[in-house]
Amino acid sequence: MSTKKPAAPKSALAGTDTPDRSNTNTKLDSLETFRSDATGQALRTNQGVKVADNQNTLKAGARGPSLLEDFIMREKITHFDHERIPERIVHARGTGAHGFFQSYENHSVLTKAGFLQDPAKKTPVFVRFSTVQGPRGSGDTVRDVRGFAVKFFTDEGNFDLVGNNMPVFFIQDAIKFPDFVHAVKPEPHNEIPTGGSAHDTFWDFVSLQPESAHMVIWAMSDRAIPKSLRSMQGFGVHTFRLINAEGKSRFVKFHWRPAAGTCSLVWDEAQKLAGKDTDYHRRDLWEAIEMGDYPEWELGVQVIEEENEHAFDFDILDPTKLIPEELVPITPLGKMTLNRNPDNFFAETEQVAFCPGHIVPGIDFSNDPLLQGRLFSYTDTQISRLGGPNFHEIPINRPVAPFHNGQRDALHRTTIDKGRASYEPNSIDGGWPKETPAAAQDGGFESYQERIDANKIRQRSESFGDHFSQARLFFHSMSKHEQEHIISAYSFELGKVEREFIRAREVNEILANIDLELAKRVAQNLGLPAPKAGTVDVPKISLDRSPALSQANLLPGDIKTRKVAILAANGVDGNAVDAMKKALEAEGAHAKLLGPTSAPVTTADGKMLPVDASMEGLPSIAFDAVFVPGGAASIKALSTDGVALHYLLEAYKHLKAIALHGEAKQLLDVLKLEADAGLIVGVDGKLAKPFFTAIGQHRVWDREPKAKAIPA
Ligand code: HDD
Repeated sequence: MSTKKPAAPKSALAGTDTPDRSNTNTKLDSLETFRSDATGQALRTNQGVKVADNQNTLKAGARGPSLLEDFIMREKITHFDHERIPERIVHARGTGAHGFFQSYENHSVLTKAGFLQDPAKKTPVFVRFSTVQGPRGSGDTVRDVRGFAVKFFTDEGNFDLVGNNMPVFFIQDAIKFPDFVHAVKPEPHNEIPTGGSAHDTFWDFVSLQPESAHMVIWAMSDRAIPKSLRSMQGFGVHTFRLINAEGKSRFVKFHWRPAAGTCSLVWDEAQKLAGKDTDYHRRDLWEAIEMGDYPEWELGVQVIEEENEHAFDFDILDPTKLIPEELVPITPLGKMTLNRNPDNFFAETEQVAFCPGHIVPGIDFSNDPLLQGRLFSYTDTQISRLGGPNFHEIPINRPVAPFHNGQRDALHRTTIDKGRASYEPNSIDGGWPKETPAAAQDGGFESYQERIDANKIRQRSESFGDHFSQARLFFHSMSKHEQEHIISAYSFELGKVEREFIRAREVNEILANIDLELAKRVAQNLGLPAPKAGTVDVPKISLDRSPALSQANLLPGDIKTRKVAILAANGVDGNAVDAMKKALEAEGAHAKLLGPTSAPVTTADGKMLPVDASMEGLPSIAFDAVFVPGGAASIKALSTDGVALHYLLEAYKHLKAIALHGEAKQLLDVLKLEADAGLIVGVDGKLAKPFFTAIGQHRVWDREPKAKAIPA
């Protein structure tokens, strides 16, 4: 449909919005003619016929039967009847955004991939974040792995880095993927639970499949309840290859590191958010981009020279193992910025089709057996999800590089091929399109010529045999509070498992091999006998701890984009509100003023202050911190307002920074709380600094044991 638009007529309806979409800043503005803007356009059928009446079906008389001849009604209803497509089998719940990637420098030593050469080049990207287990409408904040899939629209073709927010995976061989997914998905008889793994079939499978131990402990850690999509690391998981123009290959692991730091929700908060704001993560990402707080990630690689392939105490082809950053530091490659929300969720976020098999010259696969299976699965699944093999022609999937070949026809073909020869070689279309030798300038893709001399065999390599040492490394690398969260998560999840023999198997045959203390604590919480020893000899590995794995070490040290609730009632100290708002804005943080209702509040000096929402409308779980400005009347009102008191207690329980200004100090007595490193009492000029320091530390972890006494 044409995007040319005549001047928009002035709307006849009071209160209508005629948005200005003149600057849509699309992937490649001139090429994206498929973006349709109806501003100023007549309502038409799909055949281009203008519609005069969109309110009434054609009838035989005003009170008579509807007529089959009504092609306008039939076209509309037929299209509606077929609006849904199958959701993704896994990762059905997701949200996407556009942006660009820019290389820091020329990385030609590592790779010939064009998008990693010129630092001036901006490569468009589309990213889709997702949960794994739940269906399309499920909650954002459930305990789950998050998908982190990036499509780079490079000049040499699309490169899809289809990763997760955890660096390892549940299984070692793709042939186990259907088993794993059937186990984690809702149980087949009653389709419960939605969006979580706290049920028998999941724990049955993982307790019988020790190779999952490492990934499961990640899933029981805070990583599985990220604070936002902007605060997640991303990992390519598998070992890949980068190949330079001289043909030199090196193994690499891909990493995404967020500028916002890596941090998580607390469990009670995550559970409440799943009910109060199902869209919490997608809303946060959307709003950040709309506000101009463009999320950023640094792309980096751990580089392993070919000759060091076997230098580790694990196999780099085993996707249940990570390479500790202390052994191989990350080489930064460039930065990704997400700066544009999709125009249409279905057309972009739902129809985007990622495939790990989409790579470009300069990148290649490794023999990781999980990756090898993925190379088949993704293209195959798009055929039923998107209705045929032409899904690459759907606008969001179209490469910006031209594509020509002999593939023809099939469902939903939109390209109109002009040539007569749909085969190669041909002599009637001048031999076009032709191959490009790999060695040529901008050469064609050539697979790395790895020498293989082996028996054809169905076997797991012995080098994949150690399932516990890295799970142990992970647990031992956590801070105290992170370890406590892991113990609680296992206890919570296994507590929901009905069959006691599954609980006992997980404790005795998995957890006891990871860490005996962990197993004992979980056993105690489940009322099971404490295990005395593990069941296997876990090899000693070269590292006891990897500080890079703890989120306690991954905060950015600022309060940029953090959200602060300001609680006020009539009589509030308006100057304190203004001063805090300004101070927060100066640091790049955001404040919202909340009142007992959505009506404005009156300040102590008689001014009207519009509020952003009521306290019920934007509960404490939507914020990182709370500020209560003084003002005698306001504090008196808040002291007897159950919603306000709950607000503060909940923020306290979720270990958030709280600042009480002036008369607000009285709330300590009302709430029976004591000041701490993050519950700060003070007057003008003295409050902001310690308050911001506490917000910058994300949560007041030392408060956690005390906060347990606060009702949920
Ligand atoms: Fe997968 C979707 C990530 C193993 C088969 N996977 C999917 C998505 C992500 C991942 C992020 C969603 C993409 C999107 O937003 O559209 N998957 C992973 C990672 C894995 C992994 C990081 C291990 C390292 N996956 C994996 C295996 C298989 C699949 C071993 C099959 C053998 N994955 C699929 C799939 C999905 C998918 C069924 C569902 C929808 C889709 O592909 O497009 O084909």
